[in-house]
Amino acid sequence: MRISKEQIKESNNGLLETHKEDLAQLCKKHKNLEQVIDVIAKYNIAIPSWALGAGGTRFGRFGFGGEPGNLEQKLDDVAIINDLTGSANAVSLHIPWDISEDASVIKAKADLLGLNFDAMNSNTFQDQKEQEYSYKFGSLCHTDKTVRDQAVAHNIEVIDQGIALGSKSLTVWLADGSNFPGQLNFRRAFENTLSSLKEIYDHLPDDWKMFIEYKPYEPNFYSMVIQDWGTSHMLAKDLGGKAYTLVDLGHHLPNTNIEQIVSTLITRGMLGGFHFNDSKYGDDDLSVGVIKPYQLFLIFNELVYGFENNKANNPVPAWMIDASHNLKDPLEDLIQSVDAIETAYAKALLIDQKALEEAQLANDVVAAQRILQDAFQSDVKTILAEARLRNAAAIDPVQAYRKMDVRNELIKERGMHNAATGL
Ligand SMILES: [Mn+2]
Repeated sequence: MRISKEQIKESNNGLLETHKEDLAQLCKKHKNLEQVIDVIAKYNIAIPSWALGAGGTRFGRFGFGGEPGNLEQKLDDVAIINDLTGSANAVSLHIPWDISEDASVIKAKADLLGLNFDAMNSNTFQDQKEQEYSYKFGSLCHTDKTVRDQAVAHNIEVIDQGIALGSKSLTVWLADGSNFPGQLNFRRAFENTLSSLKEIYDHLPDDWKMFIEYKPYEPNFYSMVIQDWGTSHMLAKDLGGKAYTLVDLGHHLPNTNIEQIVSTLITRGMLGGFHFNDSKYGDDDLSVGVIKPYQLFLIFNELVYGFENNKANNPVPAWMIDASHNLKDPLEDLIQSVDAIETAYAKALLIDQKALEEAQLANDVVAAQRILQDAFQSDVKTILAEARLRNAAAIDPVQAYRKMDVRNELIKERGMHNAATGL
């Protein structure tokens, strides 16, 4: 199913007049409004192929009707999100879940839908049917070189798949670690991982990047080989200039100051990418901004500041949502996540950076807090709506999605029990 421009126009009809009035009001309030709208209108977030259907918990999985059953249908779903929000023109694939028989067919379809391929994701955290050696005790860190070789070969295959599709980056997240003290020699595991990563890095084209994602626990509960940003940073530094650290918001111990990590990484030119989600306890993978919207805003404050003062020449990070959907329609949930990310970004762009710096230099704590909170409390709904309008998208994407009855259309097209591999 493809949403037409006419359907979107029609969905905007009843909302246009109020929107114009709101925008005129807002123009009087913010001096840099036009600039903020422009940044948001040009901003895009990649949608992961694995978030388009129902995720699951350790205890069960409850499917939705009309889930995508293959890569083509996943692209169709991303196009629906992009057409409605104007801010999701890329998809991030997971291999082997999204292996394409003919990359040129997939690439042509993506081109037709106006989508491109963000970071490729390798998978050595589970065993595949045809696989010779098991990753039960690790992949890139494994004690047995033949297992490591197999995991390296898989990552190289993922890079080759990505080259065929026009992707420019590889994200490596490892489940490697241990559940029991004594199970794993930390130093050996680290060194094996580094040497395996080096073999993968050697295969990266010159215009590619490698993102190293860290996580403190889960699926292993005693140790993870790449447990934190420091470890990821060390590995990336050892690999070379194409390797960076990737921050997944859910991959921190409770109450970690993620915005400070982001600031430090940009200062060093090492922030490669972002996985957005929200959490209350651990890697909950909830919709972005539902639990800690202020934290997300503070992270964007560091991003805005970091890129305005980009002394280390940090590249623009890869932006991606990494969430899981158990209750909500995944497409509605992803639309809400796109909205939450742009809300935080727009609010951060409204921060008076000059006044904040003056307050900081004068150690005026009260003023600094007021400046941040003034921006956070601003209503940016109209900014997002205007940015969407300029992209020929929907003023209210969730409402438009419901009016168009997209989910039922997808059920009609694909049936009630369709599900893709990996979901
Ligand atoms: Mn992630």
